[in-house]
Amino acid sequence: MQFETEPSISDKLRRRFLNSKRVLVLTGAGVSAESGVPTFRGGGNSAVWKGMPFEVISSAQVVEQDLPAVWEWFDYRRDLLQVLNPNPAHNEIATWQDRFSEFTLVTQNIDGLHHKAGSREVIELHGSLWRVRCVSCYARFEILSSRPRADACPDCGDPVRPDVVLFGEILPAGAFEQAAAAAANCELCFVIGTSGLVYPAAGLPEIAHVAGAFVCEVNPEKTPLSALCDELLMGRAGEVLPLLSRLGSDSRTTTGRVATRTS
Ligand code: BV8
Repeated sequence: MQFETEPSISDKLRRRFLNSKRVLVLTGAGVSAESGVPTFRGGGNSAVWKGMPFEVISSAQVVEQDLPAVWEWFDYRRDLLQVLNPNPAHNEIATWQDRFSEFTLVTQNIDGLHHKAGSREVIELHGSLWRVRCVSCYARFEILSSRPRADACPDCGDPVRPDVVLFGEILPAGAFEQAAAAAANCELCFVIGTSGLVYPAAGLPEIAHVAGAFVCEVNPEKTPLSALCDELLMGRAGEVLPLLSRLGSDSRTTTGRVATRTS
């Protein structure tokens, strides 16, 4: 029997995890990677759509220039998501909302998997793939997977677009401000599965750091945010987060190293 040691969890993080009341989690595409959702910068065909890099097809200009192409891109992603489910990372984060007295979950993702895993309040900085909004009257409508997507606004008849924030577009009113206030007030901040390249979302961990929070990054790779983090748990979120949730209830964590059995 061979043991593969998971990232070591420091006593400092262990104490913070067990004693903190105000906790903020920021997630990116990496938290959905183990559900089968392609990440943005994971390379392969997930990063390029019909020869256009995602920053182009997911940009404000293309909505004006070619709304049908934008719908084709987002319909494709929604069809992909229909059959995908939350992974252990989403499920663990959903349990943290009842573990910490002041818990804030902020996501850059538009896949809705945090909601599907049972997270009740999610600040979706970049909107949702499961909602459309009218280009004229801004009315918003949920997309029911059981019915074909509407093309025209039921209220005014003008075209609808995905209710997501594209590159060059402003975030939903109040969303970033709410997230930034929670980041400035938290004691413990987790940055999970993001390359830390897109702003203003990527600015949240620094707000927490400046406010004196303990910042922990969960990612198989280092990112531009790693330097400001107090701890890096280098691993896949679906494997690391269950180790955190077990803290306090698992005698092995007294050594700070948790080993898992590999067959
Ligand atoms: C804004 C929704 C103000 C759509 C997304 C010109 C004009 C205006 C703004 C700008 C401009 N030039 C630059 C900007 C700012 C721009 C920006 O930051 N650009 C970057 C590229 C430099 N930001 C904006 O435009 C924002 N708006 O600033 O408004 C404004 C507006 C107008 C005029 C003036 C000012 C809006 C940004 C939102 C864009 N929308 N998504 C869609 O989904 O199509 S962004 C998209 O990429 C995601 O939502 C996410 O936010 C972002 C980053 O992706 P990540 O989630 O980090 O994913 P990525 O693939 O990059 O990384 C995955 C990570 O996971 C990796 O680190 C990997 O190692 C890790 N990982 C992999 N597997 C696992 C894992 N981790 C854990 N476990 C695993 N198993």
